[in-house]
Amino acid sequence: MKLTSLILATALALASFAAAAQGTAVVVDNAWARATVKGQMATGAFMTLTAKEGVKLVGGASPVAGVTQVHEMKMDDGIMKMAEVKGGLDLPAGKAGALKPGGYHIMLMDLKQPLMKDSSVPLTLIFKDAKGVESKLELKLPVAATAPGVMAAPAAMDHSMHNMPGNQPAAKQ
Ligand SMILES: [Cu+2]
Repeated sequence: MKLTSLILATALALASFAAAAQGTAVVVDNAWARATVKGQMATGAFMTLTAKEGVKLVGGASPVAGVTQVHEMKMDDGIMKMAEVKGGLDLPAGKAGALKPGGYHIMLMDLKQPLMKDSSVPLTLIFKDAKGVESKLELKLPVAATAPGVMAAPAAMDHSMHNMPGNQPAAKQ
């Protein structure tokens, strides 16, 4: 019995190591963060995520932001609202999931510095697999005014609402 449990423990340890080593099991395409103007406290980061195995995007971190959250923007009673995606954003295996203006996005809040166009910003994405094992993916996002390669992106879905006083979610640290 003792031997069996030892083997099992080893197998589990190997499994979690494999998961941790799979930090790049999610392919990121077309990532970018929206440039900000002086005084702007929040902005969005966008990308297409394709997971090799089903995972959830549960959060993020960036040295330029006090708070980094996975957000969803949607119409609620005729008003465009955004909120944190509770429990994480599902990324089914092999299916490209788009984080884009007007929909899901990574929200960088409590910005410590302006995001200058043509600079880059570090962003860590945090994923959780079906077993609850976390993995991280370190990215460096180009900062742009509009989605790279897209002409005349719709201007309506920006994050200006985050600049309104009283609309800053409390920092969760
Ligand atoms: Cu947002």
